[in-house]
Amino acid sequence: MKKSGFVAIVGRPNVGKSTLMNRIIGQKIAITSKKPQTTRNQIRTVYTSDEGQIVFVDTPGVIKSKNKLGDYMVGATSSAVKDVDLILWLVEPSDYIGEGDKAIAEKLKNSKVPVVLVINKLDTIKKSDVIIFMDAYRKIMDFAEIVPISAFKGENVDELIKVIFSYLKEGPYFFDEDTITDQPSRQIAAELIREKALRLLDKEIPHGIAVVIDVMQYRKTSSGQGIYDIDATIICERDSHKGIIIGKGGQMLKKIGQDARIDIEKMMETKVNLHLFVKVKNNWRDSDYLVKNFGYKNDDK
Ligand SMILES: Nc1nc2c(ncn2[C@@H]2O[C@H](COP(=O)(O)OP(=O)(O)OP(=O)(O)O)[C@@H](O)[C@H]2O)c(=O)[nH]1
Ligand SMILES: [Mg+2]
Repeated sequence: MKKSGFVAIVGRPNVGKSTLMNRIIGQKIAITSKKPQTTRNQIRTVYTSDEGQIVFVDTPGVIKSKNKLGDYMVGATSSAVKDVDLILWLVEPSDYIGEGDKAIAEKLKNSKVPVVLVINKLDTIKKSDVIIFMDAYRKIMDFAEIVPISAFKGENVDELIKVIFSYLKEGPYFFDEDTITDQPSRQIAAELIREKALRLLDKEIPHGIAVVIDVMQYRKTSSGQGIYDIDATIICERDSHKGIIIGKGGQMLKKIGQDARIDIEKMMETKVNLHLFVKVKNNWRDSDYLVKNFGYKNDDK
């Protein structure tokens, strides 16, 4: 009999949660960036091996909510840790434990689910220092295990998988063996466009962006090759932001489109013809209605 279970990945923004999840399944499903608060939804991915199946639930970095979108993100994180078999708490490699991490510890202490502390970004520190960081975290709560890794380089990730399986019980598979995510390709395409905006634009602008796919259609060209026609709209909060997203002579929008197309083609394994549009919806992040309209709804899955 094989093992199976659900594992939530939690932690402060920017610690590498989405990078770890992509590394484990070997594909880019969750977008990543240097800017905090990249992930907005619960994203599930599926890892299946000879030993069994692990369903990972990536979450938005734990934050204090400032608007309706923030409320949604906080909700996505707290519901993710409810019905799981194990929690991975990712942290930066440091012995400084800030208010954000202390607040996470307080929440996790009350949870009945075992917590594995994962010290990420091992590639950025002197290996011998990791003991100091382990001791610092051990002082604030008890962990089932502590595993240092580098999600970026893939270091010690195999060991982490072994540790995860040791906490899972025998059980049925939740997804087909060849499934890697429950995210529809439409949604991944929208996220890949948002990722390019996050990476290419400065400061606060990308945080006020949502991306909606208007059309996604497959057709055969006259030469018999398959192609996806995708029309997508980038929604931003102000007219001045729209100008920046389009850029001088349309250069910025063109760059976002080019970079996104390459990734979407990889994901879809076909050619893609991508058209981007930009629309302003004033302060949409404060509107319950618009936040839901742009796909940020809790469906209690
Ligand atoms: N050097 C190094 N950088 C890493 C590692 N893991 C992640 N990063 C970088 O850290 C940044 C944040 O990574 P993400 O995976 O987007 O972080 P996240 O925790 O999902 O962030 P949010 O979605 O904002 O909560 C990116 O620039 C990654 O390339 C690592 O092991 N080593
Ligand atoms: Mg993320």
